[in-house]
Amino acid sequence: SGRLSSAMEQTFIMIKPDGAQRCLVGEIISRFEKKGFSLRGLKLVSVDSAFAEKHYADLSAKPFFNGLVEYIISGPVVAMVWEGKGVVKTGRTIIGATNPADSAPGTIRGDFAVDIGRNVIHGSDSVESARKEIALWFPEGVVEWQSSLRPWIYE
Ligand code: 3AN
Repeated sequence: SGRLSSAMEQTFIMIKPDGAQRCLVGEIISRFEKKGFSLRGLKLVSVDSAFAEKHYADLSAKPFFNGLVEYIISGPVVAMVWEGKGVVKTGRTIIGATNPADSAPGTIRGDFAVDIGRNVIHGSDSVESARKEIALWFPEGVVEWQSSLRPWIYE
C-alpha cells in the first residue's frame, strides 16, 4: 500500500460562497472523505477580484466572467486540496455537471444547486489545472500526512 504514495494525484476543490452561506461545507467534505480521498489542505478565505480573475483567467473572454468574479468575491470560500487515485476525474464526477440542470441526483450540484451561476463548488478539470490551482491557492504548500485507513482503501 505504500508504493502509491509518491505518485498520488491531487486536485483543487473550492466550496464557493453560496456553498459556505448555505452551510454545505460539512456535507461536501463528508462526501470526499467517505469516498476514500484524503484531505491535504483546507482553509476558509475571502479573495479579492484580482485573485479571482487569476483563478478564472481561462474564462476571461466569456460574457459571464465579471458576474463570476463578483460571485466568487461575495463571501468566504473553502479552498481544499484532496488526494487519491484518480481524484481529479472522480472529484468532477462527485461534483456533477457544470450546469445543475444537467447534473445527476447524487452529485453535489445535482443535489444542492439549481442555477449555473450558483453551482456551489469548483473542481480542477485536469491534472495540469490542479497543479496550477494548488500553486495559486496554497503557495505555502500542503500538509504531508497519510491516513491510517489507506490499506483499507487501496490494495
Ligand atoms: P466547471 O466549474 O464545471 O469546471 P467551467 O470551468 O466551464 O465549469 O466554468 C467555470 C465556472 O463558470 C462554473 N463553475 C460556473 O459557475 C461558471 N459558468 C460557466 N458557464 C456559465 C454560464 N453560462 N453562465 C454563468 N456562469 C457560468
